[in-house]
Amino acid sequence: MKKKESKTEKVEAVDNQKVSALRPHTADATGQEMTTDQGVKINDDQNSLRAGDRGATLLEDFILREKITHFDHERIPERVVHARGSGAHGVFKLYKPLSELTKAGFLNNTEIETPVFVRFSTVAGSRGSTDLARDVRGFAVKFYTEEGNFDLVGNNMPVFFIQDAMKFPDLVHAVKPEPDNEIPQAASAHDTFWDFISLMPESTHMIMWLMSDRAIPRSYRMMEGFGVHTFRFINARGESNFVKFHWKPMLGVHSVAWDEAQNISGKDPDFHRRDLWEAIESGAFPEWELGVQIIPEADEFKYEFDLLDSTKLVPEELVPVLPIGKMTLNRNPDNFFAETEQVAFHIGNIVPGIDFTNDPLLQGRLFSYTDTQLIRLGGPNFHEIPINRPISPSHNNQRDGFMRQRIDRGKTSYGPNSLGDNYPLQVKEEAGGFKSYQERIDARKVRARSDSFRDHFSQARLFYNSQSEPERNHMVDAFSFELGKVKSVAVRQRMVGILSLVDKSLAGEVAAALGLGVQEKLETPINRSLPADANPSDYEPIEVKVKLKKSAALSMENTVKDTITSRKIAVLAADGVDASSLKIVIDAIRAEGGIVHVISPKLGQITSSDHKPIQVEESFLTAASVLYDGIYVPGGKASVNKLQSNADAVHFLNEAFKHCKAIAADSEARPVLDATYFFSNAPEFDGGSTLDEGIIIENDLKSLTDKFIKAIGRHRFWEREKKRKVPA
Ligand code: HDD
Repeated sequence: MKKKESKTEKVEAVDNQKVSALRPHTADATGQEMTTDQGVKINDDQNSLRAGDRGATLLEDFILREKITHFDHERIPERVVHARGSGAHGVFKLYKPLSELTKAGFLNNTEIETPVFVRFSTVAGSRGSTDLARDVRGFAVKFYTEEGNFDLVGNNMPVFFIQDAMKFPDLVHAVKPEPDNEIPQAASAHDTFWDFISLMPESTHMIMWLMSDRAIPRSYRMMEGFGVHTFRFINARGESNFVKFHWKPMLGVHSVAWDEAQNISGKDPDFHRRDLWEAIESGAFPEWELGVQIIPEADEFKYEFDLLDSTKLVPEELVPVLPIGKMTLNRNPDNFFAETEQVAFHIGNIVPGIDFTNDPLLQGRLFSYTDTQLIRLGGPNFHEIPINRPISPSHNNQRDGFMRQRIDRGKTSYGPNSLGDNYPLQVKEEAGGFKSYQERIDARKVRARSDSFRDHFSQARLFYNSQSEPERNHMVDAFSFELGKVKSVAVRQRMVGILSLVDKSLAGEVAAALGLGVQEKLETPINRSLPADANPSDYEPIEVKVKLKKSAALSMENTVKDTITSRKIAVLAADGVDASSLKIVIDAIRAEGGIVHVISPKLGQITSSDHKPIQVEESFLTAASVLYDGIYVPGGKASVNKLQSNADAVHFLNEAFKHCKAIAADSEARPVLDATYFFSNAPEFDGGSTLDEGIIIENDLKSLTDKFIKAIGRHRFWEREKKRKVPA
């Protein structure tokens, strides 16, 4: 049966189908007159109406009343988790049709660009909290497909803290600021979080990720994303395959140092938000490949872990990730509230060709997302908010409710009906009607955890073993920091006990930092998380012997390291800077897509050695080394003289060194480096070679730029940390 055409549903594709669908809902006051919400032109928006110029304000002032009332109601509840976030529009393009795997239209047509809206977030902090908290990052993608919205609501870590949605409120209560004094903001380093974690061995694998540098990304654009759960792909023959979703950033996966993260939180708490915004504004569009791991139904029980357990990943060595398409974020929202704040993701938004599994965490989420939008967005019509509308037509017999926008014509809002020819019609499966996968179920109704969910440590160990030495050191430091902020010694000790089940040396190092010993035998912590009449031995964690000892994909060491696109480079300069020493390096960095800021003791302009004005982007007061990926000091005697005696410039370099960044200097600028702690205390420096490949001092500027660009692409020289500590 042909569906009824409606004129309003056909939209001209301009930027992309979703963006142009948003256009009728956008407004621009440029060149317009001011009116009330009722459209009455306003003559005076400066003064309220009052009885005499010193008299009381009159209740009849409808302009004042309207303005204040609207203001009083401007806020909506923030998301109960993932409150802090940033969004962007973009498109997804498929590489090749996946008809053997899924009948989803957008995964079968390489001609179309599916519009997407993405929101990245932290989890624990409130709306105004810092971007650089040690935290999981949300990675939620709404695909506006021609068959309806598909939401992939994932994180930048492939596993989760808990196995069953039943424990989600407990987890969130534990990690949020403590309820008596609301301390600390956006941080897991406090008693209630670690108390809970130390009693929930199932969280051990996720905790390894959280204590790794993945929890302090350099940029949203440099994070992986994961669907976490196992989903199903369903093809046109009705066959199902299990699928795990992965987002792989084209810029690689990179993080900052913890000391740096804490500094950025003060210098620029909007660091990630600004980075995403500026990258898109400048045309450096962030890109990810979407990858899938496919597991045939027949292999459901082939692995040492259960595919339904969200605390487990499927190692890429066992099932490779197949790249299926690319997502490009190419447009910033017009209005933060209307789009980023009001976008409502739901893991239950799927399209034909994709289906759920029985993962108990996934199943619980299916309830939570609509429920939370009802309170957050104020009623059942949140799907009508422009950012949430599908680009495909939507018709049904749902009606009314707060803030209904659509005017449904006709007498019938029920089915079956004869008065309206039984419209809207149900759709046959072949014509795109959604039919759930007919999984066979024959079971007792029980509150229980499968035995296949009882191995909590082998993948935690796999993760730890897969890290490079600097990454492992960072994890030891992270555990020592977080547990060091815990006041309860019993909680600290219990956590060290859990770590000893993962890796003895990790536990030993953390225990040493906390001034504790490692117990030989763990006093079983889990009896508190048992059902009331359970037999404890039924819940004892089990040790599974796993063949795979390391997985390269789990270490950021093995990521993309050959691009400096959109990396930020600070050039420290003052009056008298050598013009060619400045220009050659800046031009080369820009040619590779890097962003250069000239930083000087003062804002405005400086004068180069050839008496030309050079625009300064930041001063030492407004900038900080933690906001940059690399530092260059050009030559020019007068500039070098000023910088070597400028404490801020020297601190800038010391701190960049401490955070293992690439630093380059024209040989003429060597006195500035001589003034630094790391360089003046570097006996092995032989006058021409380097401390490590990340420190480049040369007078051959061509050779210098080549090496510098390579070094920035490498991101960090972590090996430096062990050799030399810098008081910056
Ligand atoms: Fe969730 C938001 C990701 C488990 C309940 N979740 C939310 C967001 C992301 C995730 C990215 C923010 C979406 C946005 O930007 O608006 N959540 C996950 C992942 C999970 C997970 C990857 C585990 C694999 N979540 C989870 C469970 C529950 C929830 C088990 C409840 C049973 N999540 C919510 C929520 C939120 C939410 C309360 C808060 C705001 C919202 O939904 O829209 O419903």
